[in-house]
Amino acid sequence: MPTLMQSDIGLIGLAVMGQNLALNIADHGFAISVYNRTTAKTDEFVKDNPNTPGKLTGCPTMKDFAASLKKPRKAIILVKAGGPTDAVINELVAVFEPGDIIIDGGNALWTDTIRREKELKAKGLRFIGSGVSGGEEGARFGPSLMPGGDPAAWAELKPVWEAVASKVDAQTGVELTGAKPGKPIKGGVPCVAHIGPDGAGHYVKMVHNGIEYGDMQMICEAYDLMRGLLGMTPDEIGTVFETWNQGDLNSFLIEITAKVLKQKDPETGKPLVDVILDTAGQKGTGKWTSANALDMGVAAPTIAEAVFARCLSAVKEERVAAAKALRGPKRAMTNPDRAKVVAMIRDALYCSKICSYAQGFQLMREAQNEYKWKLNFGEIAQIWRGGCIIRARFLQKITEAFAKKPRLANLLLDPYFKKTVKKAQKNWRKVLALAVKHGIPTPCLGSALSYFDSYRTESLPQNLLQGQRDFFGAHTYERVDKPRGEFYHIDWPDPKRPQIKA
Ligand code: NBP
Repeated sequence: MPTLMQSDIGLIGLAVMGQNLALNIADHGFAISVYNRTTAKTDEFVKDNPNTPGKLTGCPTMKDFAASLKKPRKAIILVKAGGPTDAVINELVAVFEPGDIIIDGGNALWTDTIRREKELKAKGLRFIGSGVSGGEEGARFGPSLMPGGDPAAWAELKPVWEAVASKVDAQTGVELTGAKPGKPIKGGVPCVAHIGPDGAGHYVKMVHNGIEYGDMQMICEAYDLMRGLLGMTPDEIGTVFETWNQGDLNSFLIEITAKVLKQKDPETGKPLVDVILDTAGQKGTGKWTSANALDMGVAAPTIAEAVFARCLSAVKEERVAAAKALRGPKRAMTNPDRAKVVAMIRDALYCSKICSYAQGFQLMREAQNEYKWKLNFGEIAQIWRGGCIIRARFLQKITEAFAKKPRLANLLLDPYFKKTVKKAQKNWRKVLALAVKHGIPTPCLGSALSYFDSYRTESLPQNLLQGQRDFFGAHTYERVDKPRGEFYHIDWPDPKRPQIKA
């Protein structure tokens, strides 16, 4: 298949993400070659898109694909993470030459990305693992992009990635919208930055998704509180979310929540949310984030609770049976002051969101130590301001916090966040007390408050815990009146005997 003009870049995997990203790249005038395992899909895609600003070239084989690309070749892979990604990489290795660049845009586990980078480097190939966030719409008109890998390879990819990424206003950080097929956004700051070496990009994308899990669950709990405590209808709650979207809570997820709550079921005319089954799956990046937090010994309870909330939701039949057997208090308040309680819920949601993001950033801080990365947290918050699922006005505040203090120990210590939580925490506590009193589950909002209280507590009860551990297992303890790192043990059956310094 000889091509007269060679393409600037190639893309493999023409499902939802691949098709949309390929069209986005072509809209910016880049010539792009595409390949899919099932050739009929490639042919159909090229046939359906005859007039893209950059030329689309469909390739029936990997060999044709490689031959169609300018050197050094650049190929983006958008297939399922895991085995399929390895399979495609192996096919590319057979047709690529030293110096060529493979970019994995799937949701890969960062340790796989580290392994792949190493293996490909040994073969002379360069590898970039890039987080791509924003789903179908983002891929088409501007995703948030989190590339990690060899800086020289990044320099080759940069013009394409900066062109296709979502754009935000340089001053306000507000996302520039209104892109249409063939008419991309001009100007603005692209939501992309080189995150770091090897798996750094995919790691940051994973944490983004973990935070996304937390955001979604906390919004659901806020909805459930309005429904349970106040008996509000989905439509009324949708209006509250619309109002919240005008203020500090402004975000893509709050915006779509209002829309979901106002949607009627075309079949029954009921609120659609009332006919959607209340079970959710979890298997990917939220679980990875939580498991990694446990592995590294970093507290990320709000993100983990969001995963567990989905696990509990999934045992629907058990819950239906338990609902009959296990009684609790009445969900509804008697004569509530609706406006007051709604304001409390808003404050609880905002404070919990701050804690959840604080956990995500602490996780990244620990990961950079573990993997010897140098992450720029302000920049990470910046590239999440547009294109991705957690895009939100509040990210600008995180960027500002890290700009002022790049080594900030915890977001909660930044003056803006400190002041916000100080002002809102009374309401946060009040609404959680109401949730407990009325038996409404709030795993994320509640765990966020516990995180806040634990983090700000000088003396936690782990002194007792260390005593227990020393009692049954001679695990030793440190003393408040001796230097850190000195360990002691007493003979518990005969505690009068002198303490032993371990
Ligand atoms: P899928 O993850 O469903 O990938 C399927 C595509 O990969 C199909 O076009 C399939 O071809 C192709 N493929 C090739 Br080429 N070789 C394959 C192989 N050896 N085994 C299996 N499939 C192969 O597509 P997606 O939903 O567009 O997602 C792509 C990546 O982007 C994933 O890693 C996903 O996690 C990530 N992501 C998705 C979203 C989202 O909102 N969907 C958002 C962000 C990131 P075929 O036509 O022959 O089956």
